Amino acid sequence: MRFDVVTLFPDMVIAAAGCGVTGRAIERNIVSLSAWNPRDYTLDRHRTVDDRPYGGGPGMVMKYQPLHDAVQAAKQAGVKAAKVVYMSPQGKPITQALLSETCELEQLILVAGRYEGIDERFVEQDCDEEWSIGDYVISGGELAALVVIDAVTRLLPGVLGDEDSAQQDSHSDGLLDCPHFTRPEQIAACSVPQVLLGGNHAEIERWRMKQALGRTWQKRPDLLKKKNLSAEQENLLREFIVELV
Ligand code: 9D3
Repeated sequence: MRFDVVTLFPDMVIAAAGCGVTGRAIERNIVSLSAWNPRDYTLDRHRTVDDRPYGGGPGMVMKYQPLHDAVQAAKQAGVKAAKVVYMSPQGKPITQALLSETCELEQLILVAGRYEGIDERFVEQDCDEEWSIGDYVISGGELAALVVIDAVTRLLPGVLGDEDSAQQDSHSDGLLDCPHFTRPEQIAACSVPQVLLGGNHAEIERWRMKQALGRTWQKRPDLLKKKNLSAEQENLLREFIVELV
């Protein structure tokens, strides 16, 4: 899969994506990432990418033409059927389901804005969709584009190890994770749950599912409402709640 990010801060995107899971996926040619700077597509001596808003008011607006030409360059380098997504606070909030569909694309062009926003005609004429990463304010679209790149890349075949990718489509989908422990066995008065120290893997799986259900019930009841629990899971959750008292 090919990612292209249109951004005034190409170094930020390339550096961050070069770390960890995404960095390894790039090295291994499972994904490619290119950044396109609208400033490189300006036509004036001052390389102007922004201008004052019609109607007045605070802040600046990104100009149409440098953005348009940067996206065209990214399309030229890739495929005709590229999807263009503007990362924006007005966008559709991304979900795991949306990101799973995105894995099927050959090329995704992510446009990261800065300043107060971008010329609306670019959103209308040049973008297929508008995505948000949630209802809070960040300073520009770069971190949002990186969130999308990271979340999509880890879903691609061959990116994660067998164990991690098995975990992804497991039965605990839509639940919070169970607690994790490693050595030492004792820290102050806190010891590792006994069940994890024995080798009974069926019991361990049962305990982990119970913890996942219990923690989701405690911390994210909204997630639990969306799920259809099996009879076994209903029992485990009831046990968890009873044991709280
Ligand atoms: C404080 C300025 N806001 C006035 C109502 C408008 C505004 C403009 C530009 C708010 C944020 C931004 C920059 N944000 C993004 O580019 C962005 C974003 C976000 O802020 N939150 C969630 N998802 C995204 S995706 C891109």
